[in-house]
Amino acid sequence: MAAGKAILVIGIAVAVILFLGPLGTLGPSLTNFLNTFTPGDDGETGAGAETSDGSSSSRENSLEESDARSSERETLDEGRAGQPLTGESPEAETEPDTDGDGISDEEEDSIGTDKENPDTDGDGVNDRDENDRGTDPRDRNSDDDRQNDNVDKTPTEKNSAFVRVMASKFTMEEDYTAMAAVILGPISGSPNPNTTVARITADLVFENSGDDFTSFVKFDGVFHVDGLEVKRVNSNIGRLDIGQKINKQFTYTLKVSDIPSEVINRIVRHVVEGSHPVFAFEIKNIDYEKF
Ligand SMILES: [Ca+2]
Ligand SMILES: [Ca+2]
Ligand SMILES: [Ca+2]
Ligand SMILES: [Ca+2]
Repeated sequence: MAAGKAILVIGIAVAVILFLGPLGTLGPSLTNFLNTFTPGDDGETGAGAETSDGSSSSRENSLEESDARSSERETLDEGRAGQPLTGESPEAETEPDTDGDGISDEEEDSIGTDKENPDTDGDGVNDRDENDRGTDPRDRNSDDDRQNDNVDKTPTEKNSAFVRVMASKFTMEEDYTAMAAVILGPISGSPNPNTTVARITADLVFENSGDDFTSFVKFDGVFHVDGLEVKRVNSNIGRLDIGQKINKQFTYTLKVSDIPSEVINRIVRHVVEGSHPVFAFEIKNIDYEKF
């Protein structure tokens, strides 16, 4: 039995040694093993330290994958950016142009045109073309003449008639019988007011050398006696087209009733003194449509 006990003791001793022996080397592993399953910061740190290699390498892997994906994306982006670079780049550089008239929204805001309407004033010329031509995209008729910008060959210069009136012939007929009546008037009583003293026949030429018609040409025919205006007659020939040239004859008569009494007295004095009054006629105040 003693031998049996001794064997048992030896056996236990061996078992203890076997146990203690490995315990020394396995201790840290056991600690780590325990730490691994210890909740808390330390444990996590420990686990992190332990698994950092693995997990970081797996993270690295995933980062690498991510890098790979992002580099793929970059490649795609580069591809996308590269392909339309020429097409998209100007679009990216130029401002938005909602109505597509060639003027950016921002600029339209600043110049006061409608960024949603390529032809702000609706005259048939789009805003950009108006800009190029120097016309006002907000004004159908930039130069305020008679023609809108879309038909005006000189949209920034007023089209206008330019009319000249020339006398090709003036014929003054002085009626001396009537003069005698005028002279006799103060002596024998009042002269007949309807007695014609002088008659003018004027052959006039009207020419429009401008670049627009005029709907009227008005002028005054003015009688003078001795430099004094005694009668004024207004005439109107009506429309004169571009380049039109017309001849027209006018007859003006000067009657006793047209002559102020002071001029009658002057005429009488002339006759008494053996001199002649000077009759004259002129065209004045030529008026037509101008822009
Ligand atoms: Ca625009
Ligand atoms: Ca326009
Ligand atoms: Ca115009
Ligand atoms: Ca014009």
